[in-house]
Amino acid sequence: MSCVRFVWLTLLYACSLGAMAGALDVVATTPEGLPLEDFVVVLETPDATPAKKTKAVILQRDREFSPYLSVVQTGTAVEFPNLDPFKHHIYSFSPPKVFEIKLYAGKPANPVVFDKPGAVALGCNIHDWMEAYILVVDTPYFAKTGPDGKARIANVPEGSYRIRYWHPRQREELPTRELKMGREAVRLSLKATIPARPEHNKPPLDGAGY
Ligand SMILES: [Cu+2]
Repeated sequence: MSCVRFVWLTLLYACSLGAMAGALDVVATTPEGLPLEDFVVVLETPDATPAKKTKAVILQRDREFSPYLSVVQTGTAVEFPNLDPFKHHIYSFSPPKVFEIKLYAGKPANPVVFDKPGAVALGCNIHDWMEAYILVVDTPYFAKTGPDGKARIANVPEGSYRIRYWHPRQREELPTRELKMGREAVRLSLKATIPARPEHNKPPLDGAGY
């Protein structure tokens, strides 16, 4: 068993467990030990193959985006179906993808293709509290933690990677590091201080859909 240790915010360590082939398992927690959701882990490699017509869906439902966070590979076409019985008007001013879909109901005619890597923040002109994030990455090897703070990147070919972390509410860029992946499972535990999601100021639904 090999074990690499280093300090990042509090502590991050990797242990090769020799159980599963080519997988990265991540457990993210707050400094208090609570599970940290929506923590993105990305393995970058120059050998990554471009996305092959990948698709993703971000719903508008109950005056919210769902999911709150998506991670997609560069070139992914994202659909934004509106499941509410009233209109939304969604937009992004983020440099990797500036767009808007003006007041619409149902499914927009065309998906939006995210063709540059980076972080994109989504909003809605009608419902100020609606927010969602898309992290566009140049690799097929990524995962985000669920409510249990766990994430897995499976089927990672052997080789050297740069591991990056990202969270929609991070206050600063998180450090990167090199990571060698073999035919074994690698387990990472990390602790990070991420501000809680602010309380929504979501008013009761009125007849006009606000
Ligand atoms: Cu809306």
